[in-house]
Amino acid sequence: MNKKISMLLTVTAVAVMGATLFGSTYSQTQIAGQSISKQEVDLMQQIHDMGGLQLVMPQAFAETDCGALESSGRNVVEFNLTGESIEMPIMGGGMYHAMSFSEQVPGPTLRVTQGDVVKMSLTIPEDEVTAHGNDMHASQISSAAFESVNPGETSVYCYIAEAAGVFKYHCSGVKLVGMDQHVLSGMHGIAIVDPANGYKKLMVEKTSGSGELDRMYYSADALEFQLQYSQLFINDDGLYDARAMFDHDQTQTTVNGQAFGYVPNGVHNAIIMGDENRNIFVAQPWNDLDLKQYQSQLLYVETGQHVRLFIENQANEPVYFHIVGEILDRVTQGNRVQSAATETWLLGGSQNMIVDLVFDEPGTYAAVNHDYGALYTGAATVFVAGDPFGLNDRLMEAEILEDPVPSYAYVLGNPSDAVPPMGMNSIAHPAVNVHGMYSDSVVEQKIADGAIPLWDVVPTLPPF
Ligand SMILES: [Cu+2]
Repeated sequence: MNKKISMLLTVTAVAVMGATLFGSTYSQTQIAGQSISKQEVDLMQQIHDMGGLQLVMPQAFAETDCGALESSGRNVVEFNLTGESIEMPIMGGGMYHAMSFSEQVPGPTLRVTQGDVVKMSLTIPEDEVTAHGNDMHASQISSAAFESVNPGETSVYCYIAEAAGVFKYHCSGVKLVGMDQHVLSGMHGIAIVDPANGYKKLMVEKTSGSGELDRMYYSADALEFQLQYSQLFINDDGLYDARAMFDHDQTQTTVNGQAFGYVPNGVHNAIIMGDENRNIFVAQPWNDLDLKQYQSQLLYVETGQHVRLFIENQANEPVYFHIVGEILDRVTQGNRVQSAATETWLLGGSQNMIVDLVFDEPGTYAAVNHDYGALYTGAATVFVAGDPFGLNDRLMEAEILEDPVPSYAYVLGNPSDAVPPMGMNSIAHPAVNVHGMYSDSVVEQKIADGAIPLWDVVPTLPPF
C-alpha cells in the first residue's frame, strides 16, 4: 500500500478513537466542576481545536512532581529508556523497520514493589527520525502529562506504582499520531509490580492414582518467565502496513519480538538427536549459530517446581493461551485469582495475566496461542521440564557434568529476554543465555551482566 495512504488511515483512526474515547469520557462538564487555571483553559481550547484528540484527565488522578515523590520516603526506582528506530531481522530472512525502547524488542522490563516510586525518563537521540512518547499502564496518569519527546530531548516523570500486577507500557506516538505504527513496530514492554506482601503460595488440587484428592502446596517462590505476545504487520519492504493491521491480517505472530523464537535449534538437535540436522520439533526457523542472539532457544524448568509466567498481550489479536500437555494451575489478573485448573485463558489486546503452574512429568510442552492463525505464524514456545531426553547420563559420561542436573538450564541457561528481573519471590535461574531482539550493544551489556553467549560457548564443548 502507498505509504501516504497508510499514514492517513492511521491519523484518521486516532482522531476517531480520540474523539470517541476521550471526548465523551472526560467532558467539559466534568472538568468544569473544578477550578480551572489559565493553562487548563488553554488545554481545553487546544482539545477543542484538535477535535478531542488529546488525552485529558483530572489533575488529582496522579502525582507527577518528582521532587515531592522522591522526598516522600518511598523506595525510588529509576527506569531510563531511549526511543530509537532500528533494523531488526525477521524470521524467514530479511529485515524490518522496527521501533524500539533502548534498542530491544520488547523494551526492558521494569520490576518494582507495590508502593514504590518510579522515576522514568525517555531520551530520544539526536539522529532519531521521529518523536516518541510513553504510556505506562501502571501509572494511572494521562499520557498527555508526558507529551511526546523530540529528537535530542529527554523527558522525566514520576509516579507511584499503586496497584500490583503486570502492566503494559508503550509508545504513545507523536501526541498519539502513529501510535499503532510505533507500538506494533516494537515499542512496547511491561512493568511487573510485585504485591506489597509478596505472592501467595500455590495450591494445586489433583487426584492421586488411588482416586484420592491430593491438595499440594508450593512456596510462593517460583522460577519466572515473561512472555509478551505481539503481531507484526509489515509489507515486502519491511515497513509497517496499516492496511494489514485494519484487516487483522498479521504478517507474523511474535513472542518477545520473535516468531517461533522459543523452539529447538541445531544445538538442541545435536545434543538430543546427535545430529544438528535431525529436527526434534517441526518448526526450527532460527537455526544457525551465526544468528547469535537471534538463534531460537528453549525454556527449561525442573519437574515439581513452582513456575510463574508473566504474560502480556501487547497487540491487536486475541491470545488464547494454552500449554499443550499442561493445565494452568492458577490464573491471576490484577491482584485477584481468576481461575484454577483451567486449560486455556483468553487475553484481549493490552490484557495480561500471571500463570502459576507446576510441570509434574519430564517432557516437552508447547505453549501456544490456540488460534491456529497465530500458532502457524509464530506463537509457539517450548518448555522442557526435567530430563526427558536422558541427557544426564550422556553429559556425565562426556565429563560435561559431574552430577545430574534437575533441568537443562544448568547446562545451557534460559534465554535472557524471557527472564524478568528478580523480584521478591523469584528463584534465580541457574544460568542465563543471550537471546532476544537486541542490538549488538545490548548484547555486549547482557554479556557484561553475566549472560552466556552460546554461539561462542557451544563450539568449545567436547563432543559427546
Ligand atoms: Cu514511538
